[in-house]
Amino acid sequence: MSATVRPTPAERHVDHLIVGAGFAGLCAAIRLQEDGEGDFLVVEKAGDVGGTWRDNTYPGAACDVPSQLYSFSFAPNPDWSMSFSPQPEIWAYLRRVARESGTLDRFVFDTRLEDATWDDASQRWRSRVRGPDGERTIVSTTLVVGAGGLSEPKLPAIEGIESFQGELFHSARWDHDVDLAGKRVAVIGTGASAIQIVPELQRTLEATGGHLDVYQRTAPWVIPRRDRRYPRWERAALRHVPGLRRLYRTAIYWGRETYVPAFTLQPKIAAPARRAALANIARGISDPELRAKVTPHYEIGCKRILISNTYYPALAADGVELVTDPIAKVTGDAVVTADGVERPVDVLVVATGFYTTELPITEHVTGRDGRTLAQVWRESGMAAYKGTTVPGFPNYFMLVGPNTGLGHSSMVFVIESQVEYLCGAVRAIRRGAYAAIEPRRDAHDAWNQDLQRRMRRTVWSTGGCSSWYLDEHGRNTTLWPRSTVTLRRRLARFDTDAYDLRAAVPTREDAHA
Ligand code: N01
Repeated sequence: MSATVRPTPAERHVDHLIVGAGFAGLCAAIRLQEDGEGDFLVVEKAGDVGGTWRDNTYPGAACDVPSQLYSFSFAPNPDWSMSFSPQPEIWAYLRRVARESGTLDRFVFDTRLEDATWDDASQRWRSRVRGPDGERTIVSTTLVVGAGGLSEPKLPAIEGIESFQGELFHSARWDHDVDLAGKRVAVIGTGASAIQIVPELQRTLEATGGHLDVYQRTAPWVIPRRDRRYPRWERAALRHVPGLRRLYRTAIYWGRETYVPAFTLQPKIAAPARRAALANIARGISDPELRAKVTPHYEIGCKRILISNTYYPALAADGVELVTDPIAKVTGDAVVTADGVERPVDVLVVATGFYTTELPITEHVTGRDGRTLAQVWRESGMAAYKGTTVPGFPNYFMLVGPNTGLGHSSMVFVIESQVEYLCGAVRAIRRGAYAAIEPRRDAHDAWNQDLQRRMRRTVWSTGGCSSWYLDEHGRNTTLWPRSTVTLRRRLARFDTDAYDLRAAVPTREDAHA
């Protein structure tokens, strides 16, 4: 693909530049290689593969989607220890898959994308990357961004937080050097990360005479975690019995898929989950006042449904206080709530989520008309065609792009679907000898109008909550509002008819070839 442009010594030319080495970037590298597209480079800002499963090392970090499904279909793992595996196992799985894939020689670590600009004259992406050896330019035909939808930690905008003198870190950047024994610790947030962290902290602090304050702004719905350890015989069966892994995966997949109507059509269908969540509260907490504080006042499913058997008992334990008065400010050594109460704190953990609707990477990607993707999306809202391609950004593919998120199932399924679409696009480029493909504006708009029309009746819009799914205008630009069967079908074939296809411009090198 890059044969027609002659590289200068300061540049490296490849067919595909992939950004990020998490599930998405790794999947793209492996599948492109299988398709005979081995001329790629993966740049990764950290020192290893793994993405969110490398970064989130907080105590208790584990997947809340069953591992048999939360893994690549082409790299099944019979050795998961639990149905919901802990973070170290998932990271180890990703490292093993990367090692065995034979693609790692094209991964460049500790290297950050500074900016990527579409050069319309050469019909290539020109990307400046900075690594241990300084800065260099990579010229590529496609730019595949797998930088993650939940990768840039969001710190809370709380008055005075910058003046805090104790230890402060985000859940996704856990500081393991901080000794928590006997300390006064505060956790801000009660989302998916916090409910895994709180029981672990409670145990540590109870054993060492410490204290935990949990600052809740909105109570989450938490259903029981039906986790179990796989016994040795079952793991052996998963390894040796033909078809068994696939059977597990298929059963889990369809089990999760039954949630979809409750999210997208009729929240009342979720009544059994609501009852299970209320029973979870009753089981874990006996104090009526605390029960009332943790009972949500919006439809279940409006925010992500969380799973835990240990969160409520941890909140009810001695030495733990659930604080629901809004935080007014943070001082040098305390959190002060709106009622004027000042609670001293040594270690402040902010489990306040990620940038989800203003993805920082988009500030660094500049399209055909000279505007960054962030500028385009600030004007018109975050949107893409099939969650993957964007008008004005030729040969640009975004994995885990707009409206591809799920509230109920495995993002690895989504990633594999998008990567198949990417591979189809690359095959179409080859077949047609095109220099650039770009989704047509009308196809893009029709896709997004349909999505937003469907979104109106989902529980995420009607459920009476605000969540990270919605942008500042209340538009849901993150989740997929249909079944994942439909998503896969829509991405199964690269639809050239929805694209402007630009023929390669002959270069002087071509003429002399
Ligand atoms: O972040 P969140 P998360 N003052 O945004 C609160 C995935 N995940 O890291 O609800 C006070 O969900 C905020 O309050 P409110 C999963 O997709 C997966 O927990 O906005 N509080 C909320 O309670 C998940 O959905 C796993 O009112 C403030 C919390 O902080 C996503 O990651 C595990 C505040 C943020 O919750 C994000 O989860 C973990 C403020 N200024 C995460 N600002 C798996 O197991 C925010 N909050 C796969």
